[in-house]
Amino acid sequence: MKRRSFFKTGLGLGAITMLQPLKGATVLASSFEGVAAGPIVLSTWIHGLEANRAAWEVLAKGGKALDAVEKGVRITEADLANRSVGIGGRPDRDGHVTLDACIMDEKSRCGAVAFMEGIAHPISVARAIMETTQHVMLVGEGAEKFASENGFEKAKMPIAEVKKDWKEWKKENKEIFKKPIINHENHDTIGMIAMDSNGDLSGACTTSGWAYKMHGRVGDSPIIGAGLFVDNEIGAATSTGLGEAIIRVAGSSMVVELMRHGYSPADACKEVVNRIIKKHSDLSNLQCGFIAIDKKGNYGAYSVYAGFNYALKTASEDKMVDAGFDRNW
Ligand code: SD4
Repeated sequence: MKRRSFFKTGLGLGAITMLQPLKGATVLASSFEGVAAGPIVLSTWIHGLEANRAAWEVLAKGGKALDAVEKGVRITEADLANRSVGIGGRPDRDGHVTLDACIMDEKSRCGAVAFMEGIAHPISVARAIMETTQHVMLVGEGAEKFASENGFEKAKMPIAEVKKDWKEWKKENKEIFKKPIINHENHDTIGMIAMDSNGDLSGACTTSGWAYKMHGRVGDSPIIGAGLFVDNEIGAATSTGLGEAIIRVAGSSMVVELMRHGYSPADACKEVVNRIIKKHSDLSNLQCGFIAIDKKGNYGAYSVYAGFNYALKTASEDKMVDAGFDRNW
């Protein structure tokens, strides 16, 4: 199903008590939260289904959550049809596709790349930074140099179709700064969190960020604590949406911290969304969403606006779930 039509039909079920499903609506699940026994993997958006299945190949064999999340999001990074992640991503206003990613494991080790160009799998570069250097984050040319020196696959970006779209956009947007609209049409970041059969948690997040952003702009996705956070004693969370708003509330780390203080994953996501809402006087087009799991396998999600959903995979389930939300568009 095309994203546009998916969003039109995906009715957020956080509002199930107030709304009857619209005629023709695709009702994908009966709740925006739940609990799983055994390994579990959750990812943002519909491309998460395929990514989860790749992650599941690792989890089903008793493999590590860290290997699962890396393998999972690489599927999305390689998907040429995805306009917000990896090789098929949209460029910034100057025509550069700049990639952001981070990864975090059960030992609270983490790695990240930001503002990196021309490398096919930023998530694997982030993992290599985590595992082979003393640093957490490399950006721009430094990240590219590290990736090249370590033999990471290169890719030419933007791909032809995306370049054509960008040229069109350029013609229509001559001003130096015209605020690009960030909404449900241009969000596709993949954030993935998983628990393995050992009960260990890891997460990964990867994106080309806000389409037609200013050159040099970095969002929440590569920032540990904003776009992703894992605390193996408590749980894991990741985000999608307007990175600037998510960074302001240290979004994903806050979700995990609230779970530490007894919130369920869904309630923790909701509380952080409420903070974002409180801190912004203009909420027009300000979509942000979080997904979270805790150590007991409880999971949940919440977003500012309807339309955000996530993919869930366990031993018995493989489905999309609509997140709870604060408001309709
Ligand atoms: C960013 N959070 O760069 C990312 C964008 C995003 O779905 O999530 N898109 O701000």
